[in-house]
Amino acid sequence: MSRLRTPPLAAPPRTRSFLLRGEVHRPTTLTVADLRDGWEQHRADVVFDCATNGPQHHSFEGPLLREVVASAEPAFDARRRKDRSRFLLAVTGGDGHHTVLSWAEIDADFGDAPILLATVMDGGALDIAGSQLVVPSDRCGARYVSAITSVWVAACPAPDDVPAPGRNTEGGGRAEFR
Ligand SMILES: Nc1nc2c(c(=O)[nH]1)N[C@H]1C(S)=C(S)[C@@H](COP(=O)(O)O)O[C@H]1N2
Ligand SMILES: [Mo]
Repeated sequence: MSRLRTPPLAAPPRTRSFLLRGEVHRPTTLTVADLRDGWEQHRADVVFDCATNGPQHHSFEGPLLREVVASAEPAFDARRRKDRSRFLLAVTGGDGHHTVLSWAEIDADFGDAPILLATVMDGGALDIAGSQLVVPSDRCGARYVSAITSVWVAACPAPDDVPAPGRNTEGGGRAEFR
């Protein structure tokens, strides 16, 4: 009996999704298709510098990070600017590279930065590669996190609530935080 077999049909390529989680009332998992179908798409033609590769030119399309994160209902009082201004976001890529943003950077009442979760890069859909963070106002490329696996949102604790280990606090050892 021949051992030759018809080669199996190639498995369909897997699409990448990411978790939107943290101090949110509606944590969720989102694919690039979800990002494309669920929100208005914005376009950004950007140039960023990389210390190793020099300037990179790309065009991206995708929803505003602010609108996608808002849909998960961060655990702040949306009517109170001071409450919103305490929140941070951490965006992680498939290789573990992660970067931090503040909610105020993207909040329309503060920095109003048009930061995107890309669904398309240079005309090619990112369904298989995964979404990429687009930070048009950055001069450096390090926050253009690719193959996003997680967007985490939470309040930054007040420095006075964080213990300073190994410090002699006599005489106001927390002064460094002020
Ligand atoms: N997941 C992930 N995204 C990443 C990086 C990385 O190491 N991992 N490097 C960043 C840096 S430093 C740059 S300059 C840009 C562009 O990198 P590329 O030119 O290799 O695409 O991707 C950014 N996004
Ligand atoms: Mo870079």
